[in-house]
Amino acid sequence: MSIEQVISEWEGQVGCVGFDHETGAFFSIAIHSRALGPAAGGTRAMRYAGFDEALRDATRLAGAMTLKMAIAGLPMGGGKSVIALPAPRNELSEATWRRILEVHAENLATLAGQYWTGPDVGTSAADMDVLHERSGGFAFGRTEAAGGPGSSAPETAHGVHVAIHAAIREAGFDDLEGRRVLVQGLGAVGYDLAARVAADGARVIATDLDAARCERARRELGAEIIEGDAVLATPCDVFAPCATGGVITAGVAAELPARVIAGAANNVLDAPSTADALARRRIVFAPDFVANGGGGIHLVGREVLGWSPDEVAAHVEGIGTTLSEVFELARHDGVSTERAARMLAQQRFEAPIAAPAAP
Ligand code: NAD
Ligand code: PPY
Repeated sequence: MSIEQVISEWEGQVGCVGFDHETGAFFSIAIHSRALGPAAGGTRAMRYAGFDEALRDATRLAGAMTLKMAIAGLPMGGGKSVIALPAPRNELSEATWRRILEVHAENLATLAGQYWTGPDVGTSAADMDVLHERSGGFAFGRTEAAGGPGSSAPETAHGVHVAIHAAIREAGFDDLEGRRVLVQGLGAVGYDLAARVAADGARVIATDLDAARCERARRELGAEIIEGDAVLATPCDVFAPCATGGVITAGVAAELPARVIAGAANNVLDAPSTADALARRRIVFAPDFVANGGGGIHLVGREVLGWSPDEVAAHVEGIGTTLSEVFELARHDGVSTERAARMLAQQRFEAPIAAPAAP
């Protein structure tokens, strides 16, 4: 897809597109909506096949953030930054990475609070310390040492865990004892989630590109490790995608041997209509912008709304209630859970709750 196509199909605003000649990094900041507050969403830094793919990822991820903020009742809009790296992150020198962060911080400063960033794939709380300091404050999720609330991953995993329990009840089983939960991606969120379901008595099946992460899950959680190319053919009760998006295509939806899909990855479906194929097979799908909202609740809750960690945890538990409403609406209206969740998110725009002052 060309950059022209990405932009012409995009209903939001491109906050910034830039290229840094010194490092070879490409920057894009997509602002999807500011109807409910300043746009918010993390900075993803990884390799892309082309700048068009990076920009497309930014626009699609920003759209998901708008839905995520709306359905969680948070006073923020949707945005996302994508940095296409010149080499894999672990091959960049510290000086190159520092320069990339500094350029990105300048981009954030230029947007002057129309968009607030946070961590995502390829960026950490320590990176947020740099972005916050160099941009004039437009980054959520700094380390606790720097005065921030720390990583969003534990609350994201908490929320996905709550989502899995809501979804299995919808699928007709009460608990995870002896159930097979397949976790794709054992990173900050996926590993934490795997530990939570293992504690519930689930049989964890897992995969990651990183062999050391797999080995740790095998050793500490008793996980059965499978090859990456076996994921979509391995029978399981719950499939928890916690790596990258676009995993569920219409073809996958027609064959996937799972009863529930609930994970952390953003934009799990290649298109919203793919949820119809899942619904036809009675696979319970927890829409990702609901299930993975815990990280946003943590960041915005702590840094904009002044919530305590306990208040954040209580709001993350609310993801279960929201999903129950989504499932009920889907059943009542005969639509997919993705469609039902979008309808619920849309209600926020029709009757916006008075939002507190922007951060
Ligand atoms: P992470 O970078 O810590 O972990 C991702 C893991 O997935 C890595 O271990 C990586 O090796 C693995 N991986 C990548 N491609 C893979 C593949 N094809 N097969 C198997 N493993 C693969 O990221 P994270 O913070 O754990 O986030 C995971 C997902 O959840 C991302 O899609 C992210 O956008 C989403 N998410 C994260 C948060 C958060 O708070 N961290 C919030 C909302 C959504
Ligand atoms: C996500 O939830 O996908 C994020 O990008 C995390 C986030 C949430 C809110 C503000 C900044 C980052």
